This record gives sequence, C-alpha cells and structure tokens, in this order.
Amino acid sequence: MSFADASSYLSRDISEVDPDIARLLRAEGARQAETLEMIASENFTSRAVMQAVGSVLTNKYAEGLPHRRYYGGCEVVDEVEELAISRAKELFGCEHVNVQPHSGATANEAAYQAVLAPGDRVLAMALAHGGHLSHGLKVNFSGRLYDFHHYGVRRGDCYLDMDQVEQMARELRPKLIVAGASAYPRIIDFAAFRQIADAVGALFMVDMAHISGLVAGGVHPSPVGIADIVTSTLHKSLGGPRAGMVMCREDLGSAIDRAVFPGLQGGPLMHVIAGKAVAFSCALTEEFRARQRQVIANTAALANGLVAGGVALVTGGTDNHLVLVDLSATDLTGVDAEARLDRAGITVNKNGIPFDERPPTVTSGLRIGTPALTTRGLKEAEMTEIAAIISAALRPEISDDEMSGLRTRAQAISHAFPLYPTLTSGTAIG
Ligand code: DSN
Repeated sequence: MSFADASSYLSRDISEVDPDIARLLRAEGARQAETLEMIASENFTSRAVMQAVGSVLTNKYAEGLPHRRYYGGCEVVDEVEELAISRAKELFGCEHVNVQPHSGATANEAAYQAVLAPGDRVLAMALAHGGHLSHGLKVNFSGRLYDFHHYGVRRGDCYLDMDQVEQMARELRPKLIVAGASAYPRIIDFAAFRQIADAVGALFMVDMAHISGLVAGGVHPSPVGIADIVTSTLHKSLGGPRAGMVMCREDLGSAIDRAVFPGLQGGPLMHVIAGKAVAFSCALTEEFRARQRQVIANTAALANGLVAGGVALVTGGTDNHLVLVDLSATDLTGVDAEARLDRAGITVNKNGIPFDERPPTVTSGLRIGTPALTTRGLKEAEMTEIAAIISAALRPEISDDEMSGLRTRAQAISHAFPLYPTLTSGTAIG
C-alpha cells in the first residue's frame, strides 16, 4: 500500500467511507434535536467530551495504572488518567478513585469483587421498587454470584422503608449493604444506612449513578465519606461520557484497582477516560452547579404541573431529577403511556412502580427526568408547558388531531432550544 493509500484510508470522512452509518448518525442527531428527551438516565454530553471520546486515544493500549503499565508509549495517557483521577478527587472529595470501569454495572461488579466472595450475603434495594439489575437481580451476574436480599419502599407513601432495612440487616447480617436507585424520586438518607451497617458490622456501598451530577453540584447529600465504596456512571446527571467509576476509602483502593484490572477488564478505554477528565473539569465550575440547581427546580416545576394536570406521582412529588408517574388507577399501562408521549414528541421510558400489578414488560408507570432538557437550557416555564402536554396526552380520550397539536407544542420548545447547532453530521469531529 502506498503512503497515499494509507493516508486516504486514515483520513477519509465517514460520509465517504460508510454512508449508511453517516446517515444514521445524522438521523439520530436530528431525532435528539427534534424531540424532548426525558429519559431520566440520559443527558446531552458536551462537544468537548465527544471530541475526547472521538480522539486518537482510542488507538492506545494501557493495561495497568499510571506509571505501572504493561505497554510502552503510555507517557501521554498516564497524564490523561492522572488528570481524571485528581479532578474526580477534587470534585467528590474521595480518598481513592478508579476511573477505568467501562460502565456502571462493571463498576458495581468491581466493588463486589473487591470485598465479597461468591455466596456472600448482600442487602440492596429491590429492582421492582426502584433499584437496579446489578443490585442482585437473579438473572444478572450479581444475583447469580452473591446471596442478595432486597428491601423496598413503604406501601403507604412509597418512601424508602428504613425500618425494614434495619430489621432485615439485623436478621440477615449481610456482609455488604447497598443503597442507590434508578427510579426513586426522593433523597436517600445515606447517614441512616451507615448507622444500620455499623450496627450489624456490614460494609456500606452506594451506587450513585443517577444522582452523581446532583451530588457534584451540591444539591443532593453526598455519600462520599459516609459509604465505604461509592460507584457511579458518568453519563447520567453528571453529563459526561458513557462510562463508570469507583470511589472508596484509601485502604480499599488496591482491592478495587485489582478487581477492575486484571479482575474484570483488560485495556482501559483511554479515549473515554479523557472524556471523563473533561466532564470532571466541567463539573467543577459554578456553571455546572447552577445547572444542577436548575435540574431540581425544573423537576419540581414538572411535578407541580403534572399533579395540577391530574397525573398521580409515586410519593406525590420529587426531591431530585425525576418523577415516577403512577398509572395504576387508570386504564393506561406504562407501554401505552410511553407510546402516547412518543407520538407527542416526548421520549420517556415505561417503568414499574412499587407494588406494580402489571409485569415489567408492561408496567403501571413512567419515569420522567429533566437532566437532558436542563442541559439544553430549558427552565421552569418550559417544564410547566411540558407537564401540560404530558397531562393532556395521558387523558383517556385524545383524538389524533389533539395529539398532533401536542406534538406541535413540544416541537416549538425543541426548536427554541437548538441542540448541537454546529454538529449537523451528528459527530463532534469534522
Ligand atoms: N438503565 C439505566 C437507567 O435507565 O436507569 C441504569 O443502568
């Protein structure tokens, strides 16, 4: 192959090399821009993060830790990972952090592997009450390897049942207690969990994936310094690249590092670690903290508007970045409601609610979050209008004409807040 051929192979634009994928990137960019993205675990990351993730670092192998690698040529990526580590420590105030986990589930796997042996007993929140599959679902690695037991929320008000947590902890004497949720609209009292863990001699871990942006922004109590181990993703409320991380006490650091590599992963994704460093640096700014305050204000406005529109919410409201709509008293299922909002131009996900009588593939709930739209610049007034659109879309009788009127209203909002106006190709580079 001549140099000219190599240069052409390396430099051609994706639209030339792979028009199919190029078309789909443009289509997804348009979909994200044209609709109102309200999946509570999603966000819009910055062009700067996407530039790091789309960078030459994707070419580099760097198994090991900074200055202790199994490959040559790591002097630059060592600096990248050191920056990610020092910024994460500054942002969350943790003693030790491993920034290599590819995902939140892998971060949790590393945490378990560091402190548990297969068969050890763990107490965590039930998925059906808002927990996460990597917190011991039977078909997940966690439920297959470890002896998970689950606490939930109270039947009356659907707040976390700390009496049940304490009672189960005293009966079961778990080695580890896990707090953290993917569909819980209220503040989690980490100090109360710590007291229970101490009373029964358990380690305490928090998976703060959903709320890590709120924690970084100072609008949700931090579990760092309370829990022995804190795991997170980067791409939810924190707004970084799709990835995970583990923070812990200094004395657990080497066990966590060994669990990540060589325990679970091979080469770290250095391009994504660069994206994490960029995201941490953005999260250290006042602009980011103001945005997290706006997330809370926006979710409160959304909740108030939905309740005013006759929509029932699990716990009656929210303290954080999401609401959980309770459809159990209506004929609508979660599946129907998700489809209706899709037609109205609003993207959400069906979600089980506590004590749901419908199966997880159907559900009686919707989870609706505000981080992505807050990043896009929407404020309380738009949230009130969105709540009105959602309330109307969920009414028992709605005609096609009315639905298309709702879609026009949703589109008016999305057009007023352009997303990535300079990224028409759907990519950050070129
Ligand atoms: N699937 C994510 C969520 O939507 O909450 C959690 O991994």
